[in-house]
Amino acid sequence: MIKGKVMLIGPIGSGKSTLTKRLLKDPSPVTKTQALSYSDWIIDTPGEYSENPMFYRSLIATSLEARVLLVIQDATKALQSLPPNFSGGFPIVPLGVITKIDLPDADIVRAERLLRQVLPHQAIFRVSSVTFEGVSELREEILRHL
Ligand SMILES: Nc1nc2c(ncn2[C@@H]2O[C@H](COP(=O)(O)OP(=O)(O)O)[C@@H](O)[C@H]2O)c(=O)[nH]1
Ligand SMILES: [Mg+2]
Repeated sequence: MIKGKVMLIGPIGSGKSTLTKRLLKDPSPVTKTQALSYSDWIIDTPGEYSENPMFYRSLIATSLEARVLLVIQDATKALQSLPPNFSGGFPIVPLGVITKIDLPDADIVRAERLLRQVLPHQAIFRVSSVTFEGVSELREEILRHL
């Protein structure tokens, strides 16, 4: 029985919901995330919540229900919308996750640099929800904290 929860945050389309399915080993298709989405041990969030400061209070309030925070960075994107050190005030274990490392235009060095603005010191994992590379390592690290 897993007691704690992990919460995923990051921009629209960065791969949060697909990664959620992979972590849960749930083969069902991903649909657009319209609201906070609770499953057994994962809280998936709409990308709008990470892109619009109006929703930050909601993210922070919801993070109180979680033990681990995954900050998601798309390896193919040159943007990270969250403000510097966003999770600094969260009483939570933050981990960085770079998604879509399977794509030809993935730039992992750039992705790490962007993620470091949000998470200056925490561990960063690299995953693909298509090839499943890195997913079991990430799952193990999350479960160590739950
Ligand atoms: N190639 C590739 N595509 C991915 C990966 N993860 C997600 N995607 C695709 O990226 C798009 C957005 O994914 P989604 O999980 O809905 O993003 P969310 O808005 O952050 O929940 C979808 O078309 C996914 O199939 C990945 O690791 N590799
Ligand atoms: Mg989603």
